[in-house]
Amino acid sequence: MQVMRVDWYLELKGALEKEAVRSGAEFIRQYKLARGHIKSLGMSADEIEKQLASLKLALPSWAFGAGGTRFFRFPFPGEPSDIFEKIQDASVVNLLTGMAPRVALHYPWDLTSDPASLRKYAGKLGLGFDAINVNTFQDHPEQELSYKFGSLCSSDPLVRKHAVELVLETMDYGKKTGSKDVIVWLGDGSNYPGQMHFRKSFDHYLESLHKIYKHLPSGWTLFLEYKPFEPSFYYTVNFDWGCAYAAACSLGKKAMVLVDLGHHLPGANVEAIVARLLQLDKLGGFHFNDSKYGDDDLTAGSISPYRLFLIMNEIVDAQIERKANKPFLSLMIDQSHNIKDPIEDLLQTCEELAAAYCKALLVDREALCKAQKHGDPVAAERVLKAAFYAPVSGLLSKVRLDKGGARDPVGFYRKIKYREKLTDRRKKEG
Ligand code: AFD
Ligand code: MN
Ligand code: MN
Repeated sequence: MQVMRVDWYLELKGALEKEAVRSGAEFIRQYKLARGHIKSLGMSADEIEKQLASLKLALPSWAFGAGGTRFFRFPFPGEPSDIFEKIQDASVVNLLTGMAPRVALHYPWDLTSDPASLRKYAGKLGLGFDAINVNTFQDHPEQELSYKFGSLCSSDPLVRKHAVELVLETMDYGKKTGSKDVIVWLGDGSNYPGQMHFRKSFDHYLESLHKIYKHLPSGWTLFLEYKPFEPSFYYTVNFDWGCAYAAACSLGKKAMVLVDLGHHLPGANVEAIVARLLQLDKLGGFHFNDSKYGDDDLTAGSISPYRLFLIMNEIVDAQIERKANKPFLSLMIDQSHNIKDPIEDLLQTCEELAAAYCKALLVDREALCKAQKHGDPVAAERVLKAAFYAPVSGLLSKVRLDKGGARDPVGFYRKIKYREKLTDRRKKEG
């Protein structure tokens, strides 16, 4: 059983309260600027603040260690060594931002013999658990059968059975930690033409999914995450939203598609894919990140903030249509860091996602609709850009402060030297 100290957490909360009192004149100026701008767009700043406050993100457990590429990995001092330490780091992100109260686990990477304690510890730090991810893309220690040539889609029925069992085990573990969804992203595919039979492999995928779906705990959703390539470089079984959509439809209502922003080939219109899946009622949620080429791990909004805004715009548009006053989708982050301090990266990510969401709330939908009706692309673009360029940072700070967070999360994190202190402590305890 782990030692579940929370003294550092209370200390951090105290420091945040003191800092909030000192938030200063510059913050007031920024806040007034944001409110004035929102008013000039004919909207209620109070309403936008309220909606923004309801934005909740999930942090991936695997983001808290050093990621790496297949060439190298740079470990860093104070890196968490188990899921309890990852939870500790996640709670810092949530405390400072006030908007990341859930963690997505990865099984069996995050396996602990005492999931009840893990749940209790997370609860004490203000965290719960989001969807659980399953790892059928690598062989685990003492695994009898190999996933080298596929897992759920392997041509060997015994390997498929083995992989299905791992997903069932993952869901059992998720039940203990309080998850409600399971995400199946699988690396199954091939590197060479002829290596894998296209139709048969998809049939195997469906057959395995049906077995999993039959055991889905009540109230749970099964998310199917597609990816065009990697780890396979020629063919991936679930390579795009069309494959994922077909699979989700064949399963039923509790199966949904998960869009990882980085899982598209360059030039893909991701916001249109999002809109189409929303329209078809098959979009379950996101893995947020950004990418430049074919990568999928860069900080959300670091390369294409406008695209992120356009995606959020589709989410908000669907929300309004459904008369939902907050996101009804599962909003998760999936980034793995190679060179940044993961906590700093996730603080930046939360800020980017909140800004994009806030700006999407500011789109004048009536004016946009009018421009579309009258075939006026210039007016339509002006509506979008008026929202995209809105100065919202003061409003974001206010919402964070109201939740006990930091006005400037990265600045505060650096000031309190959390990582340095943590490094000493983890060295001592380790
Ligand atoms: C990898 C995959 C995918 C998945 C994640 C967790 O590309 O994004 O969601 O691992 O399994 O990054
Ligand atoms: Mn992902
Ligand atoms: Mn990915």
